[in-house]
Amino acid sequence: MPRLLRVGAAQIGPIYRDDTRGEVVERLIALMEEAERKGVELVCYPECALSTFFPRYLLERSEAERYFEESMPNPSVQPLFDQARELGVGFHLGYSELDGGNHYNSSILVDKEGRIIGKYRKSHIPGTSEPIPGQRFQHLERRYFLEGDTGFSVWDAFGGKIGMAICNDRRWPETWRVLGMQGVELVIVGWNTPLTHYRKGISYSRLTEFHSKLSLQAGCYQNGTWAVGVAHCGEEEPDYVLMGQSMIVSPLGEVVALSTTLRDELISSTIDLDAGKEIKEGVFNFELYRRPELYKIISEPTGTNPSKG
Ligand code: CDV
Repeated sequence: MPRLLRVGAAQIGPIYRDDTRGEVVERLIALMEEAERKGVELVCYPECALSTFFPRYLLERSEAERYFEESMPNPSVQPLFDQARELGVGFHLGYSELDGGNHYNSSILVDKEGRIIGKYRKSHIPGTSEPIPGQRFQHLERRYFLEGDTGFSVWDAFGGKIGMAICNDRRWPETWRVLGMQGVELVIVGWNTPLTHYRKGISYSRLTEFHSKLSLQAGCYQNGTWAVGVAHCGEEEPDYVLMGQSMIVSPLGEVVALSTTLRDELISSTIDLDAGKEIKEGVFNFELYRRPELYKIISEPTGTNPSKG
């Protein structure tokens, strides 16, 4: 018997600077209702799904605070949890977390009863902590978020082994391998990826969508896992556009569903959680073929990249 799970990527279009939490949560609920009508059991929302992608601005800390959630759930987000329980649909949600005085870029996994069963804090925080002079939009994630302290876990949930990663994490093979080594069968990864304006004058902006796809397809194939990749996208203000291309990718590295807009859009697919077995027992049979004694350097705190921003 195949282990089937119907999953959805609930892509969120632009959220404007002054949109209220209530307005955003209504949109998330509409997508959840559509997902339920399509038989989806687990609906995945993107990174920082509850507000505009504010790291493009240099804000006073007090102004930035309004984009963070001090508890989860909280009164503004509770309707989403209530609807999940009512519909019997689980979900994944990315949000900006304020824990005491600490700020994280986080995601949670919520079961069909509306209970939080897993939490992850983004490990690879891109961008800078200080604005880059002359750049109209910034990417100040390193100003607003601490590096996550959870590490990469895998949860037994929804009949499979589920892991989470957030945006920039998807570009790092280490993310996928650490999840892969725990037998992950489905990786959920949300993103906010500017099509322009990440770094002024960058030569490969034209390849932004390709690099995202490449990362997901390689990560899935090399670890025999499914992935749901989901975007917070669109033109959040004139000339600041975040890429879409939410996608569901198979353990063979094939894209089986792909979004086509930069608006709120649901894509879904029924996935067989056993589909990665052939890879895990074959070409990427870790026990048989890995050579950990040759890989020690990747867990050393060294690297040849320029220093952190
Ligand atoms: N939110 C992100 O982590 N965005 C990065 C951009 C800045 C490159 C990404 O990896 O998509």
